[in-house]
Amino acid sequence: MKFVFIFCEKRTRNNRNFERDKMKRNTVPRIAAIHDLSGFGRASLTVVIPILSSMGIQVCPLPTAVLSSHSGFDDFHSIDLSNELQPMIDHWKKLAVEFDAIYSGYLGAAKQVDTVTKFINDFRNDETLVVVDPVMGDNGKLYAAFTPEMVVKMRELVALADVITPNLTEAAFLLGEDYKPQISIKELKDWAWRLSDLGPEKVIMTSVTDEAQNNSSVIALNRLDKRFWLVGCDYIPAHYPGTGDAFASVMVGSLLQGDSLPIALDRAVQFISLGVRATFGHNHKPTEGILLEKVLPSLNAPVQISSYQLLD
Ligand code: PXL
Repeated sequence: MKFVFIFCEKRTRNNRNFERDKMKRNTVPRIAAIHDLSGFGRASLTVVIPILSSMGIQVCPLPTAVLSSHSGFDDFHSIDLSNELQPMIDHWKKLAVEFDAIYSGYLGAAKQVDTVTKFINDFRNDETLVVVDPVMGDNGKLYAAFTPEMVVKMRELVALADVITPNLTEAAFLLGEDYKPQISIKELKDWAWRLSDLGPEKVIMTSVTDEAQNNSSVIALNRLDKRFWLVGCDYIPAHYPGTGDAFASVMVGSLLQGDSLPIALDRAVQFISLGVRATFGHNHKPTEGILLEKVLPSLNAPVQISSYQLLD
């Protein structure tokens, strides 16, 4: 009798959860991906879509610009889609599309921040994960198409995010600090707190390299529990555009799948390390990005050894 009672209680509870899931979540998690479409060079949407699709997530792209290649190539041709965003969003509204996550990256112009802000405010609910990758530059410099206005507007956008994923250059720009490739953990923690003060609950900083120590790492702050996490990997002396997009996409996919912050960090770092290793041995031009197609299937493998560390 007791057994039957417990069984019934469990089933009812599960059913209730199922009902709630059915109402609040899409059967396949759905994400609005607000990035550019660069035809050549493995960056932005050509990286975001395959990664998230491989992780079982439906990607709905809202393209901010169309480029012949990413801006690391000379003479790229670019079409700014600023004026097309709102009509596309209006159509999604008409269709009553609901998103489990909103994930922005490279914007076609600084003024697009206003459109993206309105989009987030209109489409987010209590369950929506909002991730802003404040794509602006690398190695201490802004990307070719950007002016300081982008930095000012990007500060507004990160304020709306649950999670941000700046590299060290973008973190410095957001905070108005000088970029320095060598930075202590103590200072990184201070930067992470200050970035979180802008609004986001989780701050993940990439491209923290220590050539002297031969390693490179990612650090993350979860403001909710005040914990800092660090995941390190071997430093490989090659720079591949698009790895920031790939990293942030695996993070988003992993968090949407229900992983904890340090496991999501681990998965993203392992994926990038694998991609860089799969590429580095070939005589491949780094500007063309990592050989993503060779490593995509690894996203479906169980998480390998965990290497995250909790910082004091
Ligand atoms: O990976 C970031 C990125 C995205 N989109 C465009 C870029 C870059 C970096 O160079 O140029 C167009």
